[in-house]
Amino acid sequence: MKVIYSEKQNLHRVKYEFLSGEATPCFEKPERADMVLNAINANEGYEVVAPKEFGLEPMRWVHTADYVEFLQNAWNEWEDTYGPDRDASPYCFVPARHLRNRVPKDIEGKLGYYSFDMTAAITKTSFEAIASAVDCALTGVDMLIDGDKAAFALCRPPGHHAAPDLMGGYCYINNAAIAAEGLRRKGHNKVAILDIDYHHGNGTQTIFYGRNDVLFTSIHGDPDYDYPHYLGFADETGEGKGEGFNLNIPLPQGKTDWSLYRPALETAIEKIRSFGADSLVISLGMDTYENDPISHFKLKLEDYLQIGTMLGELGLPTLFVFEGGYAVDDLGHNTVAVLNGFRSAN
Ligand code: OKP
Ligand code: ZN
Repeated sequence: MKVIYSEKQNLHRVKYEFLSGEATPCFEKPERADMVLNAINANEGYEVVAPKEFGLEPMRWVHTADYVEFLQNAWNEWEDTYGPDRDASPYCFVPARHLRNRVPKDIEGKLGYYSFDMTAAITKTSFEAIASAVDCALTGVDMLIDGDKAAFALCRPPGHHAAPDLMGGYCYINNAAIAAEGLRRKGHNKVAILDIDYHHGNGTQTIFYGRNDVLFTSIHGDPDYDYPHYLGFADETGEGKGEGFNLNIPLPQGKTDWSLYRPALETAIEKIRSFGADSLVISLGMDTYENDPISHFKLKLEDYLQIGTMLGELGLPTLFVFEGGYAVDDLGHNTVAVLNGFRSAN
C-alpha cells in the first residue's frame, strides 16, 4: 500500500491551545505524523511517496473562495498587528445568534468570523502545510483512479471539522471532502465517506448534506456530551435530495468498547454497501483509543486490526485520510493495525 506523506506538513506547529481554562501545548503536533511514519517504515508492504502538487483550486471545490483567501492572507494581516511571535487565533466568534453575519475588516474580527472555536490557530507557515495535506489526499485519489486498491494519505493538519467557510478543531481545509469530491470528478458516480474519528466530522457532513452522490457516515462520541457539541446527532439524515444520505451513529462516552463499537461499524458498513459506492474515503481518526488524552472510547490495538479487516471486506477502492489521534506513543501501531487488517482482507 502506498502512503502519501510530505515533510512540508511539519510547517504547521501551533504552540498552545486553551483547554478547560488553561493554556496547554497543542495536542495536534508534527510528532503525531512522525510516529505513524516510523510505524509504517517498520512494517513490510508499505511504500512512502511524496505528493504531487495540485494548487489551490481543489480547496474551492468544497470551501468558499473568500474563506480560502482569508486562510492565505491571515498570517500577514495578523503579523502586521501582533508581530511574528504569537500564533494568530480568534477570541470572538462567528455571530451565530443575536449578532450580524457580516465579514469584519480587521484580522481579529475575520479570525472569529471564519472559526467556530479557538483550536485552529494560524502560524507564519501554516498555509503551506495545509496545502500540502490537500496534495497528499489528492495524490491518493489519483492512485485509486490509476487502479490501486487502497492508499493512505498521512495528512496533517487534519480536516474533518472544516466546513465550507469555517475552521475549528485543529482543521482548516477538509482533506477527506476534497478527496471524495476528487473521486467524483474523476468518474466515480457514488463515493462513500466513513468517518471513524472519535469526534463527529461536522465539516464533512455540512459539505455534503444536500447531496445524494456522496454518502457521509460517522461513528463518534455522543455530541450531547462531547466535541463538537452542536452537530452529529442521529436525527441528522440529510436534506433535500441528500435526505437519507447522512448517517450519524453517536455512541456513549466512557463505556464504548469493541462490544458496542462493532455493531455500529456493521451498521455503517451495511449502509455503505446498500448505497452502492464506487469508492470509499475513510476519515481515519485514531482517537477512539483507550489511552487517548482528549477522548473517551475504549478501543484497543487488536480492535483496530478488526476494523481494518471489516473495511477491507467491503472490497471497495479505499482512500484512508488521516485525521485525529493524540496518544502519540501508540498512534503509529494503532494506525498500522487498521491498514494491516485492511490488507489481510484483500
Ligand atoms: C480534532 B479531531 C474536549 C476538547 C476538544 C478540540 C478537539 C478537536 C479534535 N474537552 N478540543 O477530530 O481529532
Ligand atoms: Zn478527533
